[in-house]
Amino acid sequence: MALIFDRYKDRLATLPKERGWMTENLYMYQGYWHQSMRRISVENVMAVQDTFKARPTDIYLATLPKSGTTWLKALVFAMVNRNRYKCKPLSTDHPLLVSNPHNCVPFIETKVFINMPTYADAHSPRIFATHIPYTSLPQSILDSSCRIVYLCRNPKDVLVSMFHFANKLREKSCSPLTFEETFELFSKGVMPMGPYWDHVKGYHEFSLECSENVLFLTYEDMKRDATNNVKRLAKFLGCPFTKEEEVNGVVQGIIELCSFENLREVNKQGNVFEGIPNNVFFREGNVGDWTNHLTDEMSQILDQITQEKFQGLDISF
Ligand code: PAP
Repeated sequence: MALIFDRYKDRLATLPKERGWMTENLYMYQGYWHQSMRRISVENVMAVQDTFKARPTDIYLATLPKSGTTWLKALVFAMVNRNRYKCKPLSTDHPLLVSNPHNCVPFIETKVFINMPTYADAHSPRIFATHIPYTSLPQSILDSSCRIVYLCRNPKDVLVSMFHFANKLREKSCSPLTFEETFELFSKGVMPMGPYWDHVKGYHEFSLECSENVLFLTYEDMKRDATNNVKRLAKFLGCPFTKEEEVNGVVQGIIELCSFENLREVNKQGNVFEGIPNNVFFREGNVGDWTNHLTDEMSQILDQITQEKFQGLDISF
């Protein structure tokens, strides 16, 4: 990573800056705000763009941070690997009983960009995740016929979730933000991988252009009807559930294994990476926690921005 940071330091110096949430600054690159010199950083996005090689059989799980990434990683990992690791009855050696979903499905912008041999040789389909905006995806992903699942979430819950996450992981050198300051930054589009609205819109438009390759889902809809969404996901990923599996409760087995309660229990202790505890990815797991944080005025402002930005698009929460 130090080599990567050094390789792109001249480009970094030319980028506009804003106040960061967890790091001192965020940097504007190709229309989006990124952290620098962290595991998920603008330098790594540049490196991925320069080096990452997609395969047509790959699966990519794309999200803006705090939109349900961890949940989606667990569901897709369990679904795609259900013949190797049974979900009903549950295999005692199932990786999700001991590992954080982030360790089962890596982000391309954290380690895969170096094309580690283990990933290069991984059996097919390879499952990866990314927070990279659609317009900044490596060309090899756009050129391949791989499948992309995009999960988005109500902006108000993303804001609240990100506020708590940032409070837990903020660098010591970076002064804390009040909720009001966080709200101001979020409304201006300043958050890691934001603006929120552009990120969502980019993938939504991509899903309309390429519906056979891009599936657009919302966290709220997944919470409301996990069963049908999990079946839909499996069909889209080319591994639909058989009638026998449905009768035998495999779909419910996957949903239970990946439930917030189960994953939180498994991830009570330990770290995903050095300095990032497993438990920071499991806070409340609810729809609508924003009502406990946003004033009526804040809520109205975000509703208005969302209405303007998503005008004419079929996106609702
Ligand atoms: P990431 O992008 O940094 O990986 P991500 O997983 O997208 O984070 O977001 C974490 C949110 O998903 C948390 O929401 P909250 O702060 O509002 O509580 C977390 O609780 C929630 N979450 C994690 N696992 C699950 C799950 N299995 N089901 C539903 N929500 C979950």
